[in-house]
Amino acid sequence: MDEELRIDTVRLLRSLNDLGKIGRREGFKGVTRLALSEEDGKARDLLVSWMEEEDLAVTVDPIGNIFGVREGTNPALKPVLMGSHIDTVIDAGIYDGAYGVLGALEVIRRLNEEGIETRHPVGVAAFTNEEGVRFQPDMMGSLVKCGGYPLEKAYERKDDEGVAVKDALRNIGYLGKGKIDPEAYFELHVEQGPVLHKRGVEIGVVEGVQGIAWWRVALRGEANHAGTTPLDMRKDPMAGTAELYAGMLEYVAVKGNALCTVGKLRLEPGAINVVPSLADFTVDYRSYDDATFREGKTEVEKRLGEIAVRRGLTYEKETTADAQPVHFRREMVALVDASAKRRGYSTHRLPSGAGHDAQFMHVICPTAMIFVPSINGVSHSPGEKTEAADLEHGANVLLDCALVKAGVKKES
Ligand code: HGY
Ligand code: MN
Ligand code: MN
Repeated sequence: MDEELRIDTVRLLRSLNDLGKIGRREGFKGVTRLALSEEDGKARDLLVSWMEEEDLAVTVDPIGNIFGVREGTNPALKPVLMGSHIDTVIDAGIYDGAYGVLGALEVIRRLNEEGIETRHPVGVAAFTNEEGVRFQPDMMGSLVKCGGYPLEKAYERKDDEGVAVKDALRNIGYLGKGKIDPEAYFELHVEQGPVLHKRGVEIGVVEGVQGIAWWRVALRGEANHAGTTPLDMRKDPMAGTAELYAGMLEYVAVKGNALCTVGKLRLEPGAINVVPSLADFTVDYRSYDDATFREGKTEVEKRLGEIAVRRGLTYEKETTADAQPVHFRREMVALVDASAKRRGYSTHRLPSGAGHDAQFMHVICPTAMIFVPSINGVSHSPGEKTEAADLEHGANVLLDCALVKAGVKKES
């Protein structure tokens, strides 16, 4: 088979742009396809129609993960999966997640065009609710699939309007019954950070994914008059939230290998001249180092407790995500490295700062990730962009890796 089998970049870009049209909103520059929303349902329907055009066998599992599988010469063998997610954050770019799913579909399209036979079946995967913006935890589809979260518990998770996951799945017609047991999993993704672009490197050989801990906190104090209440008489949850966040930013700055973000905050009653009674907020803490990850989680909870006591506040906290750092199998990382080098692409090894379905698929099968540069490291923003040539390089490496694991190409 021609060593230089390449993906069709124009077609990949067209698919990215077509999918990227779903979820456009008045007043936003980017795309918003929150998990299990009407927009997510439309994107899923488009993806399934593209899978059917390629004669893939489409399976939807009980948490709504979609798999499109191409037959191999030996149906007894487990499928090699390639994929990511097509749900997005609010006002997102068109590459996060979608590039991994459509890069996988492009690999299938090329195998079909060339009539290439693989021993193992090869498939495209689109996992449910990777972003975790509407329903927590994030990476919900792959987390349930790997047995890390009970299906019934996931079904009961509710969004801010009280809609449950199971009802939302049913509303868009993706409450499935299927099951796919993978041989291996590859996830192609834009880096979403600045490392590759800054170094001018073409392919990121991902060694692992950092740990992610999320909390939802309701910090309660007492509403009072902003103009008459002296500071020492206040029970101000916003002041408590600010102290926790500022303190944790200092903590992670000193640590140097961790990050902390308060990305969502709602105050009650929410009036300019009222000391708030409630601060309802989220905390996102991450580190690739196991000890730093463990210690930092303890630090967040310790500080929250101390601040509440000192400021006369009460609180409820819920851990809504707790994904440990993962380190991919050496031989899978080496496969990505060798495939990229064989193509003559420059490479750099790095961990992923963003969470991915790969960190849970790693639990159930040999898993690897391939990164391509994000211009200026921008992501989770309409400004997210990757050069066409880089999109092509990443998908070519995905093609090679999948064919090695599916039994066509020889390992180099
Ligand atoms: O939060 C993350 O890192 C991922 O985009 N869900
Ligand atoms: Mn993603
Ligand atoms: Mn994302």
